[in-house]
Amino acid sequence: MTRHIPFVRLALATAAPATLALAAACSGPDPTAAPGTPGSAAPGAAPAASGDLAALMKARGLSEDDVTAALKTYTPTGKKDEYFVFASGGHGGNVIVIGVPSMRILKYIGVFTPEPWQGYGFDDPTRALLRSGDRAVGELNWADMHHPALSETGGEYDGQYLFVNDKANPRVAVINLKDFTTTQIVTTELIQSEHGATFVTPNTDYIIESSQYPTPLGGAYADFTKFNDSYRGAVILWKFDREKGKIDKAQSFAIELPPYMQDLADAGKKVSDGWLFINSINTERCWGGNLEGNPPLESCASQNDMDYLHVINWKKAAEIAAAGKTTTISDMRVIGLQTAIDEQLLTFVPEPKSPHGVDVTPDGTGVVVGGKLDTHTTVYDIPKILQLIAAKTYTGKDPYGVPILDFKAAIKGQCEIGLGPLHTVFDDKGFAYTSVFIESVVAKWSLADLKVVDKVSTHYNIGHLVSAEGDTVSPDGKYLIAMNKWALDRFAGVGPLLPQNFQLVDLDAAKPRVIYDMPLPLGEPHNAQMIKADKLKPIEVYKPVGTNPLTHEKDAFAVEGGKERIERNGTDVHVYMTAIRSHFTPDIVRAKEGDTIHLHLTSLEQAHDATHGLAIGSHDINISLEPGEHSNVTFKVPKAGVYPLYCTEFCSALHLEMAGYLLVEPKG
Ligand code: RUQ
Ligand code: CUA
Repeated sequence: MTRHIPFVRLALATAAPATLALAAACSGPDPTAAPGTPGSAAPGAAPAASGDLAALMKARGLSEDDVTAALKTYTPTGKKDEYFVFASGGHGGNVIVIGVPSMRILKYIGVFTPEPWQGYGFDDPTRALLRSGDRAVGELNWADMHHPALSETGGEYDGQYLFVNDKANPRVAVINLKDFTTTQIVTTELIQSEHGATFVTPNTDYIIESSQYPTPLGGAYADFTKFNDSYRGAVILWKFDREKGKIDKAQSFAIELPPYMQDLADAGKKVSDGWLFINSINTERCWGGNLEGNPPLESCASQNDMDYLHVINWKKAAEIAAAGKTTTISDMRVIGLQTAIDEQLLTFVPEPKSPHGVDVTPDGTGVVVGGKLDTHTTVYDIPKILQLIAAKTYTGKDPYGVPILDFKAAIKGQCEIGLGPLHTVFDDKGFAYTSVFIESVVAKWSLADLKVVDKVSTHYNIGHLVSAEGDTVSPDGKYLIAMNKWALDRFAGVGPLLPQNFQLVDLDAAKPRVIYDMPLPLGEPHNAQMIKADKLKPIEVYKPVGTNPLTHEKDAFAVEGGKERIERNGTDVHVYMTAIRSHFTPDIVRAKEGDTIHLHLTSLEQAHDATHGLAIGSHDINISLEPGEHSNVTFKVPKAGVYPLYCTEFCSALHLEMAGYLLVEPKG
């Protein structure tokens, strides 16, 4: 039975002439056949009958909704996506760039871990960059990335920079969106873990990073008997120098916090610009010890009905830090807890119950906190909170003397969401969308009357969600991605562990629904950011030739065409090499066993996408050279032998011939 579907007929009406033209071209012109009659099609070519699509739908078991979803996401060759998504690679430590609505992966950006495809972590500058993220204990080769944040100007994504965090080894990295390249990693021994990172203030003056698991500040040791006195949390405000595109550690500062588990963070905007909000869990101050006679951490930390939303005046804190009212712990200026209390930098508002997610509304008047062990989202009224703080209308203090506001007086209200609300994003029509972990749904609710209007099933165990331009002062609506931690029954089995599942939700439809399932076979991606594609202005080639991507300046060792050479200085061999289709110059490098090679390699290419790579066998040398890029790599040649070197990208018809040798002569 054929169902008649208007859009199917429409699609066929436009597709039919092309099908016929193709069929005619393949079979040779047939002057006797009238176009559109069955006789004009070659044997085996699809006849242009309006039943075809219906037959295809029937054969594949597709519903009208399925075909609508396909038409909303299918992106024909040559057409570009409307949005870019930057998703965290979780404990893969990289960033995944995805196009929306096609959900095609466009790039992996190496950040905290080597990314061999781009030579990231294999040449001197990127090796040094990775090592700059090492901490006092030693070398780090992975990260647990959670929350990417796009740079903002006036509360809008400006498409210039992306920041990402590492929860496990508290670090923040800067990615330059000119070329989607990591340029900086910063860390401090002040804290030993984090979670409330990265979030930016509305003009990207600061990048927020707050600790998660309390420890003695600065990396000291203290036993749990001293927990209440010696353990602390902290929030770091990393100063971003937009001109230089770098975090300025010397201008950054932190605020000491009580030893609760500070969780997520968000910066105020518009009326709440200058303030920042951090939710917390474990205000019970438990530390576990299930084999030491203590209750398990998770039950001990879930006793209180209320934890504390931290309300922080970062603008005033920056003034206090500038006035020198700080102590330096390890290498970070820290505003002490008592100073923060005395200067009214820190105020608490109760929040139910072991909450998760803290998201400021686009207009800046509200902040939404998910209940996690509660069934509500709570919408705080920021102007009211600021009035209560100004009037010092407190109801009490926490054990450290931090003033507490009255819960009821500080909220706009609560929305009954469902089991396990976590994170909230927004659209352009006054709706909020909350991920509901236990129920595996996205709840759509109205910010005006705090009522749920719809629920979209997701598959399964949704964590974060992201909406188009959703963290800005003017979200776009249109698309939302549910980031699901489980993918049971969605994809073919690949062993005991399935991929994560990104589900694209169409917000334009009368009823929001899933229109694409994208498996993401990497570490748990946590959060993402979605930006209008036309806000990004990536470069096409490095200019001038010989540019170092980490500085975006001509490298001191850049090699000009015609000036290639090899210079020996004792056992140091400097090789000034260029690459262009289809040769390296020089293509033979002679060295002696035990020498140190300093390879300076410039791509002379100036055509978009004309890339080369350099592999030198057995020496762990893997360089990717984008057009105009310069790279330096230093390595030892400890063993005599003949080592082929070659280009790793199929760059031209003579790519296989783009090769040479490293000859290492025996000693003596
Ligand atoms: S957290 S599933 Cu690391 Cu962002 Cu909420
Ligand atoms: Cu250059 Cu292949």
